[in-house]
Amino acid sequence: MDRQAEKSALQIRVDGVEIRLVRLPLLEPFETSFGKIDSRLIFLICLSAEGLRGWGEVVASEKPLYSYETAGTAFHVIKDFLAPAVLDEPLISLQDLAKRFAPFRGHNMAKAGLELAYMDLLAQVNKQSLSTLIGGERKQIAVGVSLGIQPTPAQLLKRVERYLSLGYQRIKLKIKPGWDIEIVDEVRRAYPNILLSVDANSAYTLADADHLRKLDDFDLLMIEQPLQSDDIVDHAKLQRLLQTNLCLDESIIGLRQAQAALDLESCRIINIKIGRVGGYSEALAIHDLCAARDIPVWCGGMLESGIGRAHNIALASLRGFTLPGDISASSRYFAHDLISPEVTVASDGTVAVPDAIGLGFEVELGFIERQTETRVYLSRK
Ligand code: OSB
Ligand code: MG
Repeated sequence: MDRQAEKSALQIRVDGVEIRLVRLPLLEPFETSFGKIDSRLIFLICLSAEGLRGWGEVVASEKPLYSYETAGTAFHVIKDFLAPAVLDEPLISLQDLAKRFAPFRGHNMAKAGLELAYMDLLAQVNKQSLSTLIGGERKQIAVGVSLGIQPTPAQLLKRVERYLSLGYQRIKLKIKPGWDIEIVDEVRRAYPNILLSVDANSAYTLADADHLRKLDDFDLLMIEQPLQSDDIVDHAKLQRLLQTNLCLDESIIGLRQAQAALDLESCRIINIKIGRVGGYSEALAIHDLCAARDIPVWCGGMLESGIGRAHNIALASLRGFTLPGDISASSRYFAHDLISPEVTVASDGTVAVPDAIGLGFEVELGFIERQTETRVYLSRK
C-alpha cells in the first residue's frame, strides 16, 4: 500500500518525552474471565517537538492479566530504554522509530505508546489527519460494544437492550466457564438477528472442544480467543472442529504470529490492537497481510481514554477493517473523557472519522493535570 507515513523523510527532533499516569473511574465495573476493574489507570505519552505535542497511550493494565505488561513494566522500559532511543537523534520516519525499538524484546504496549505519540506529531507536522497519514479511506467506522460478565443474566440482557437501542452494530459478550452457553442462548433467543460474538480471553483449553462446539448453535459472528494466550496450534485444531469462525486477539502479538495463524488456519478473523502488536508499523503490516488474503479484521479496544481511542478510530478507517470495532462512545466508559468533543456513536452505530489535523480531537490538558497521579519528564541530554 502506498502510504504517506512510510514515505515521509521529515526529520523531527524530539525535545522531551512526558509520561503521565491519570486515573479515570469507570462508570461501570468491567469484568472478564481474568478479573474485574472499577477504574482505569491511563498511561499517557506526550512527545514535544517543534513547538508541537504528540499524544499516545500505553494500554497496559495495572496487573499482568491480559498480557505480561503492566503500567509498571512499561514505565521502566520507556524510561530506561525506549525514550532514550527516541531522544537520541532526530526521527526520520515510522520505520526509523520501529527499527530503534526492534532490538528490545517484547514490551509491545510500551513501544506502541511512543509510536502513537510520534504519529500524532508527524500528522501535525504534515498538517494532516491521522487517518489520512496512514491511508485511511472510511469517513465513518462501524462500531460494536464489548459487554463484561454481569452479576445476573437479567442485568446482561438489560445492557444488551441499552446498547442496541443506542445503535451499536454488534454485541460482544465476555464468556468464561459457567457464564457461556446458557447466557449466549438467552441473548440469542431475545435477539435472533443481531450480530453477536463472544470473547473468552483464553479461559478454555482444547480439552473443552466438545463444550465450545455447543456455541455453533447460535450463529455467532466469531468466538474470540477461546484458548491460551500464546497458542496458535490448538486454535487450528479447534477451528477444524467448529463451524463458527475463530478470531485471535491475545495470540497475535505481531506480523509473524498473524502469518503463522493464517498459514495454520488457526482463525478466520483477526482483532488488531495497536498496543498488543507494538504500534502502527506492525498494525499496518497485519492489516495489509489480512487484506491481501481476504481475512476480515476489526479494531479491538483496551478501555482506552479518548487519546488511545482517537488512534483506534484512525486505524479502523483503513479499508480492511470490515467488521465493527470495540470502539465505543466515551460515555460508555467514563463520566469525563480526556478529549473534546468526546467520542460519540451515531444512531446508525457509526463513529465519524475526524478530518482535523492530528488526533482530530482537543486534548483536555487542564482535566488531565487534575487527574494526574504521576508525571515524569525525560529530556534530551
Ligand atoms: O479482550 O478485547 C479484549 C478490554 C480490556 C482488555 C481486553 C479486552 C477488552 C475489551 C474491551 O473487550 C473493549 C473496549 O471496549 O475497549
Ligand atoms: Mg479480546
